[in-house]
Amino acid sequence: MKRHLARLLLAATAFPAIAAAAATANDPGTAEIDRFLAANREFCRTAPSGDCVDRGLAFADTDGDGAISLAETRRLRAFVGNWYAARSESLHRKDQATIGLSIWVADSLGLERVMQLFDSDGDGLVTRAELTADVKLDERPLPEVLADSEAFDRKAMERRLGPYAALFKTIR
Ligand SMILES: [Ca+2]
Ligand SMILES: [Ca+2]
Repeated sequence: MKRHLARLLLAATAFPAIAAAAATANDPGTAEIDRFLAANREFCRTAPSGDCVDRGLAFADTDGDGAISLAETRRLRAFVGNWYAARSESLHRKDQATIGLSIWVADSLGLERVMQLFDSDGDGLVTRAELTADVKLDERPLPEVLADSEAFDRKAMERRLGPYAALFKTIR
């Protein structure tokens, strides 16, 4: 287990280079994510957590059926990868590390596996309820809810991620 983690850590040190490979600000997704953040960053700092989650889901749910499919996850991964490659240098160091590591973990697991971690009824779609199974959303803004151990079951999330969860603890 320890050796496995050491190998993961070693591989993860390469993640910014992987994510930054061959992408420019003109690639699909960069402008879309810039617009999404501009419209929602302040909103999510103050609005009830569920409303913020709804906006994020609406961004990913291109066919509007209320759930996230594998195709929609692939599109989001491509968008985030291109955006990250174009914008990572202007991000705060911690955001840069968290997003870069998230991309790397998603690619290491494979997007099908990432979907399965959340798709508890196994229908191939991730609903709002499945995505937020470890979080009790309430009237507080999302950052506050996620920082509250009574509302966010961090251990449950770590169980989903398995050994990969330890990598996120290395970010400070
Ligand atoms: Ca959908
Ligand atoms: Ca499902």
